[in-house]
Amino acid sequence: MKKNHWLTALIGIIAMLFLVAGCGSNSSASGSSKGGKVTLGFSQLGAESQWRTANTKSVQSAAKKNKKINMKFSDAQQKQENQISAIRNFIQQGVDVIAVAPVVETGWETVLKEAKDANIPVILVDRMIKGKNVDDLYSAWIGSDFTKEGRKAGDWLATYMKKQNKASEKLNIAYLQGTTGASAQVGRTKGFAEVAKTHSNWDIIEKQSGNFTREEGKEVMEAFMKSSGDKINVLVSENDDMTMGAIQAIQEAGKTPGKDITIISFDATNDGLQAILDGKMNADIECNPMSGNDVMKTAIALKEGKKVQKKVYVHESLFDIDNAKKNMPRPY
Ligand code: GYE
Repeated sequence: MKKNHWLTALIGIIAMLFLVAGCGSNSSASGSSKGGKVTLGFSQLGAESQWRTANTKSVQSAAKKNKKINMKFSDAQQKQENQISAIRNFIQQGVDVIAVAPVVETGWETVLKEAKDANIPVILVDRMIKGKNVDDLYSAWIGSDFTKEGRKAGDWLATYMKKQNKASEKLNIAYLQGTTGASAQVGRTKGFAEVAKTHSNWDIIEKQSGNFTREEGKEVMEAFMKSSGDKINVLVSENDDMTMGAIQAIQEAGKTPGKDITIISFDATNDGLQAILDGKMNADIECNPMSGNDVMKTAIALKEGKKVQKKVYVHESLFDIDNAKKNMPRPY
């Protein structure tokens, strides 16, 4: 009997020792992985479009999946001042890396200099910045070549007219711009204008910003239709959300989108490609929002002090009636 008691006690002690050791190793494992985590502050510019929602989802899910990342997210509701204070907050919290999708191109020098002085590397996502010596103020940029996208829109239109033997027809173009001063707006407008200039029969008769939203796209198109609805035969719209609003405005004005008015848009969302299949839109220039994994990889590399590629262009194509169907459904 007595011997059994001792045995039980001994087993108990051994079991306890195992438990303690187990706990110890567990806590040190999670402690070290926590210590090794990269804290990334991401200032997203807003939630103005389906493209943006897809971009946010891509970044958030890549962060969640990546065991090395701990992400803090902030939505600026399309206001630069909100982005500036979000960046200042990240600096104050001592994050390891800051990622920003800048709403407009200019006005970033001061705050990015503050990040630099705090030794926090900055990744630009999607849109670009402009200004004196700004290239020294960020470590990497992951986004699209917006000027190229604008040129693609112009080239597509030229080919489309040629195919119908209408290359010399007078084109009265209405042009819906994105958020004024955003690099996505500036680049697309510039690229399209470059091509338009080479066609003496192309005239941009209306041009205004719809701020990349469906509501404003509709409002601005309504105004275009009121002032030049009888003349407009082409619409170029700098994103699919504005285009969806514009299509509604065109229909309400008694015209047939895609036929009376040739429509070229950007982003290539599901709605955009569906509109092509429905005959309401003619071409959609792809802009790829799925940059989440690249952002995480870059953030980790920067934290580890590795050299990263300064500019990463995401791959993009173009859709029209010839290839829309086989590329459905889209991931966004
Ligand atoms: O085209 C638009 C969004 O910056 C590329 O922003 C992005 C643009 C995109 O609101 O839908």
